[in-house]
Amino acid sequence: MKKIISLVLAIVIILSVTVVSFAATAKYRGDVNGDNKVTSIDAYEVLKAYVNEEKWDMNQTTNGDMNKDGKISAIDARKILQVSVGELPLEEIKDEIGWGDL
Ligand SMILES: [Ca+2]
Ligand SMILES: [Ca+2]
Repeated sequence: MKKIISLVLAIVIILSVTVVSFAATAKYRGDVNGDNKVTSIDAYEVLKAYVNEEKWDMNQTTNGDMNKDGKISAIDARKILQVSVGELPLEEIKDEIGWGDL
């Protein structure tokens, strides 16, 4: 039983490290899960964070903050959906200083 618990904990730790590194290396604004695509899944993640009042780190906020107001909201989710269907252009994230750095 202890081995199973250890294995599950190891998998959870590996997955959480992977998610953090994906978020840190996202290339496009709106790509909050770091798969280099802006899709409805990213909009869902933004909405989920907004509704649950999750605290995101600076990289996640930078990636998901489509209107650059320093906050994650339903407006950002809507813009992500618009990018995902080609209604808004895909925007690359270049070495930006996040609002949390100031
Ligand atoms: Ca994505
Ligand atoms: Ca925003």
